[in-house]
Amino acid sequence: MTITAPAEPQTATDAAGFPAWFTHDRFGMFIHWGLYALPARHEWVKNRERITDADYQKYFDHFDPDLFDAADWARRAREAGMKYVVLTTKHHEGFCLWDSKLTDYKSTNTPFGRDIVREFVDAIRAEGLRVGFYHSLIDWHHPDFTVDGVHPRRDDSPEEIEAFDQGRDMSRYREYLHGQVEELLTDYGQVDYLFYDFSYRDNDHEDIWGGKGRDDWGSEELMALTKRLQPGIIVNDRLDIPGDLVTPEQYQPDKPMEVDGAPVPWEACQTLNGSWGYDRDNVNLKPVDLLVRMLVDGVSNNGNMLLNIGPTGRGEFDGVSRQTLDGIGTWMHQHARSVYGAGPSSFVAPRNTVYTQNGNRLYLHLFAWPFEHVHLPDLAGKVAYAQLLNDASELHFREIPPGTRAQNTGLGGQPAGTLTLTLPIVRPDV
Ligand code: JFZ
Repeated sequence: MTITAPAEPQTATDAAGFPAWFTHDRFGMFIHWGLYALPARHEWVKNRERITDADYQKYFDHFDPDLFDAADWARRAREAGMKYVVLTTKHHEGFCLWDSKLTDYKSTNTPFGRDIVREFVDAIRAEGLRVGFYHSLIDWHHPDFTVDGVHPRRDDSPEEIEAFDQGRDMSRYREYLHGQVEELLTDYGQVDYLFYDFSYRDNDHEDIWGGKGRDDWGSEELMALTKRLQPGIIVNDRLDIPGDLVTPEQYQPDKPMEVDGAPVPWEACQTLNGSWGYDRDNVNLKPVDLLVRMLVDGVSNNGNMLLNIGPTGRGEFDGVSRQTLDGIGTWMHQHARSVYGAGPSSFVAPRNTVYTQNGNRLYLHLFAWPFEHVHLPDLAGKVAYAQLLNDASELHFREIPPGTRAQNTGLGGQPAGTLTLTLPIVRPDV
């Protein structure tokens, strides 16, 4: 609908110097890929099954994703309507997808022998998308990383843990972490977004949970390094110090998020099936309409969605991921206007619907198709024109002007101020 009420200011975030592309673009792809694609049973497999380095080595030795084609990943992301792509440069297992000088535990030393990050950034940029790096703070492979509450060895006896930690030194790990970030932010051109993951100190349960946080990572320095090497970059909030945005995990906030009373950009990261890494036997798939609903619902609350794909051990998106992306892309083809550049509306949407708004365009998203009429409170007198978004076909509407007695209007006893849209009986095939 084109509304005649004054255009709302765009989301208030840009004033704070936050890069506008992020809240404009709204929709990104997360890619979790590493050695864990081979066991194909969740990216935490090494931890969950307490696999030793020696036993995990077979996945390094057999890492040879012959179908990997970064251009295909990038094209699929763009066709799904995603505007930025965030790749795991290293996940908790410690395996590096680039040719780091600081470790041998990297893709270039596997049978595959290629610098995946290099191919990734080239392909993403070639599609006109923004480049994001996920980088794990946790490292279950590094020889200086000590046991804690999320370490695979956490359930060992105190003696075993002490023996394991013997000679390990987190200050050396910290140097490694900063050194690797320096490589990633120096050698791969412009990086738009850095997703560090994650801190888990719980001061209330320190003795049980253990954990690592800002002192272990050197978070203040790491943040300063990140911003110095990539001045325009956006950094998330998992360093145990404030970041540029907040990143709720597999959860959709039901209102705009705030920090200290001020609106803050947020991004919900979401999986297709509950696992981030390729998880062959997990078929608990979110259907396309639910994912679209999550995206739109997020935009209506001033949020982004980062939707995850876990490529297979051969390096491609599996069939269900491809189909899901295709389905989202079909929807985005006709409806992206209600997503890009859009944000919350101050109008209150009726049950089973949300509004997104961009300037004087108000988008009504119907999650259940009503029978012919939808009653919109407080819009009477404020709408200049209404149409379906998928085909621009005109929609008729009737209004009960504010201050009018509702029972005289024949609009089912709606309160004054209601605007009633007449819809096709059957939902358009979108
Ligand atoms: C982390 C990772 O452990 C996981 O494998 C995946 O990469 C995901 C995107 O991030 O998982 C988290 C991190 C933080 C929280 C929950 C899961 N948290 O703060 O609730």
